[in-house]
Amino acid sequence: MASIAEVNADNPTLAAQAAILARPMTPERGMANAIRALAIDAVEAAKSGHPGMPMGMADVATVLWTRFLKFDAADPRWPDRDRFILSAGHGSMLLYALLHLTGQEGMEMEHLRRFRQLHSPAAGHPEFGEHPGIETTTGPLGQGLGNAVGFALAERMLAARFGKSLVDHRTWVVAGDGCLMEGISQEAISLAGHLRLEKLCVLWDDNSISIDGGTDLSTSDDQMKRFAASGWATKQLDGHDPAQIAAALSWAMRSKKPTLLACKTIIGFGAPSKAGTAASHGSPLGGAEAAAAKAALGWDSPAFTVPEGIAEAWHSAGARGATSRRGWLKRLARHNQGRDFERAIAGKLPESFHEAVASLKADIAETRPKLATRQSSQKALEALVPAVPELIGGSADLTGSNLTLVKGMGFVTPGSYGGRYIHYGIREHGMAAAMNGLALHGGVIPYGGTFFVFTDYMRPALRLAALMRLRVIHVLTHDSIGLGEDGPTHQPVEHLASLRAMPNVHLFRPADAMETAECWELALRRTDGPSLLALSRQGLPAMRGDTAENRSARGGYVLAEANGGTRQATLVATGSEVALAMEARNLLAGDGIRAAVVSLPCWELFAAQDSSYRNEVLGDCPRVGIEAGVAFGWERWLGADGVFIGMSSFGASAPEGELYRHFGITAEAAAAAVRKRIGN
Ligand SMILES: Cc1ncc(C[n+]2csc(CCOP(=O)(O)OP(=O)(O)O)c2C)c(N)n1
Ligand SMILES: [Mg+2]
Repeated sequence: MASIAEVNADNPTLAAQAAILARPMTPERGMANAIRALAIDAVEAAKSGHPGMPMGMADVATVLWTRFLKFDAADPRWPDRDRFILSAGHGSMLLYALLHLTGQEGMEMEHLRRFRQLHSPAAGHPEFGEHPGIETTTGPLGQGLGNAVGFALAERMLAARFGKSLVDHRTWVVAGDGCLMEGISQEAISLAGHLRLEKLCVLWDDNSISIDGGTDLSTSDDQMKRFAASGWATKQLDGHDPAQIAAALSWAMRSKKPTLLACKTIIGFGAPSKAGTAASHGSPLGGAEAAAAKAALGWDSPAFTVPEGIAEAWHSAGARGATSRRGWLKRLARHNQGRDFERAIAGKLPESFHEAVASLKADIAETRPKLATRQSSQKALEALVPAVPELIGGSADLTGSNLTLVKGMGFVTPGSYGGRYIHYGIREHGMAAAMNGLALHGGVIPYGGTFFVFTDYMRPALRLAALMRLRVIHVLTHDSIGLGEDGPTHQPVEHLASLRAMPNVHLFRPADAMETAECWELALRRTDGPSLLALSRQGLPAMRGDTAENRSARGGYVLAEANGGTRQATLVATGSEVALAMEARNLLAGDGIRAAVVSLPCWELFAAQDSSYRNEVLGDCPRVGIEAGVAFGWERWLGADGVFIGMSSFGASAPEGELYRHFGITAEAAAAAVRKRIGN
């Protein structure tokens, strides 16, 4: 085997590594090596995982966590902590090692030994909820960066509401080459730069390696210029030089712009032959290379063992923020908005919420307005926004179409965060990821609007909202061919089905103003997952005037029972097609056929009811479903011999009424289907 010196001779990365390793050992490097050793050990034990990134970023992370990051290991959820977002989620062992070393309960050595095993909080990628120190779920590259914009924005907005004495913290993001290559990074960078989120700092693991090899295989971006063009301050540094790292972090803290620190690192730092190569990215180093890496690092402790001195140094780093947190707790106790702050952070709705909902419903019952559900949604917001101060809105450049803005909200603008409405720009993916960050930060409840069809543009972030069970509310208007002339590019047909397939999502498709108010109430009350409101562009008649019960809460209910005897057929519909079902019921009544109409505004809530309720609602006579979307999934409610009236192709460009006729989604068609089914 060649000696290290021989290998280094023709390999500049290994030569650079050797030069760094030749520097005198310091306590700080010992602490960084603890991260490296734990990453090596955990990945070896799991026989899978990503050692390269934690080994490369260990020095940066050590300086950040021991000298800059504001946190207290004794209370990882302290609201005024700095947020540390590991956007490069594959480097999860970096985060787990930091949580363990700083003494955070729930990330013990036994958990690191069980890295990537069932029920270990040290999962393959960081998962929100597995440990209180994990701020967000990452793994899909770029999402953490997108979340970080929301985290940093929430901090600014809460600081504007409650003042600096309660809210004054930073957002630090570790992002890799992959995060910066993903398209979402552009939306995130652009929005953060525009909004001048000066307390946001991205630590780019600039190691020039990804899975396929060198990043020069696929990118030649000048990241410094890219970030600068979006209003960021940028700096390059040696990610293995603690003095340079500390200087850069201090510089970032003084910046009046968001900052990018390009940390030049060697992936797999310490590994004698795999360092600097993709071979260290995503698989165990292997016994011999792992042992040689530890030897090169001067690490001679057994696996999963941290020498006492180093462990103690890390523990005291974990307690660094204790005084600061105690001071904050005192300020909170004295603060005149202290109770409100605690309520908002706890995610509890204010008392005024209930009154606002009640008077909204009473008003709808009295006026029975004929409105598009997007207008009904705005009406709901007019009641809810003043009542719930933490409700913050926005739209991806479709404010006038989504009807997401109500009077008096005020706008978030660059450098001014006292308003409650965010112009996200035409950045659906960035918006959804930022909304996740806003919700994860806590203290705010974000809603955001776009056209329903463009959920495709934000699906990866929606999926993470669902996976993390975040309270985010999406206002998705123009929900079918009913939008008319804009045509098939804008007409969702498969979107209801595809989003209903996503676990933990509540997809609401209200039929009229009352159901829209009810669905908004349910969305706001929901604390365990995202709510999607699919809303019509076109006007819809009022179906309901009763207010005693939130009937949408059961997901589905009998809107109109069959008249004059036992039910012969059930018409099941959602949203704009409920009105068609009611018309069909009338047509059938004219022929003496007794049909009931069931409205199903939320399938997930309906599915959660007991089967006796569901059977009672759906009845045991023939069923006909009507929805201006594809049939996929409807067999669940219609049974094997039900009939579905909806879309089986993309839509078309034409006036709305004509489209419904063209695609055969009409009351007449529904009535005919019933007649045929019951042999009449
Ligand atoms: C959206 C997305 N696409 C692909 C992957 C698979 N993947 C995981 S890590 C990685 C390479 C990332 O490169 P880099 O960020 O430079 O990480 P490094 O190799 O430097 O640790 C890829 C393609 C992913 N996790 N997410
Ligand atoms: Mg890389």
